[in-house]
Amino acid sequence: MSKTALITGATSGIGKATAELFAANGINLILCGRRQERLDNLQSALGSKTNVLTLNFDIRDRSAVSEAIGSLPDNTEIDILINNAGNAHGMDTIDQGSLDDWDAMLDINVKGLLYISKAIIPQMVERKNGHVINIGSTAGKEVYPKGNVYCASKHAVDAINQGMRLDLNAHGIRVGAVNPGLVETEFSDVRFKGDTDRAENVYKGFQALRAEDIADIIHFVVTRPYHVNIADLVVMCTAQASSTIVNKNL
Ligand code: NDP
Ligand code: 8X3
Repeated sequence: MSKTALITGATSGIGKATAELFAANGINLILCGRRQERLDNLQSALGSKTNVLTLNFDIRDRSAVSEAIGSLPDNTEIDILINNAGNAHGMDTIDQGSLDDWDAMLDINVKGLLYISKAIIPQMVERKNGHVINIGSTAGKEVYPKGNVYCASKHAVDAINQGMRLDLNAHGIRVGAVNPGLVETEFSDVRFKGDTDRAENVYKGFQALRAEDIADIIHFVVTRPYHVNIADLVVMCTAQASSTIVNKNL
């Protein structure tokens, strides 16, 4: 029987590419985001390949999260949860950073991930079946200048990933993280608040990862046999060696 995956942040970048690849492989989809037009477009584009439901909610809003999950048909069984929604907001030294940006990153990347996990994991525990993939980052493995709070949010994802794996082990639920380095998506547009020149500059002069590269890895992770759990995976483009070392002469 086909599996069902719920993907947060499916309207763009890594989440969208994952939705497209999962659809091509017959995985049923529940796609989440806030941009309704993009959710509608995904439903039309992927609906002929697999079953697609869409949910529009802000992951920061815990009532909206539980209402959205509660609105799914009664017989919905989510086999795979891709905790992907997230962004960086701003890039400033710690003395210059904006409190609104800090709230956004911690509320979305950390608390939002927890809200959706809390809405779905108990059903997995009851069924003793499930697979959770947390999208972390190299920013969760090291800290770079002006990355302070974004890095903190992704270090939290790293800790939550480990904690989930420990706590869900007794229930046979697989938990793992995929931690990408630089991926060219709308990520930097969001980080730099629509300053497209600054955003494009992040990926200039080298071949960054594409959203499709990460989708491919996520699909690999979820298609391993049940006894294989990819617990923690870091992936960078060849030009990148760390958050601050990127070879632009390849
Ligand atoms: P994008 O900006 O392209 O996508 C972000 C997604 O998150 C969108 O679908 C957006 O949907 C959703 N999202 C953002 N805020 C909210 C919110 N408040 N409520 C619900 N959904 C929200 O970025 P990426 O695809 O690059 O990022 C996806 C994940 O990958 C993030 O967790 C990011 O931290 C991580 N990552 C990205 C890297 C990169 O270099 N790009 C590298 C390492 C990790 P909508 O706006 O419709 O709500
Ligand atoms: C995104 C990668 O290096 O911009 O998580 O923080 S980085």
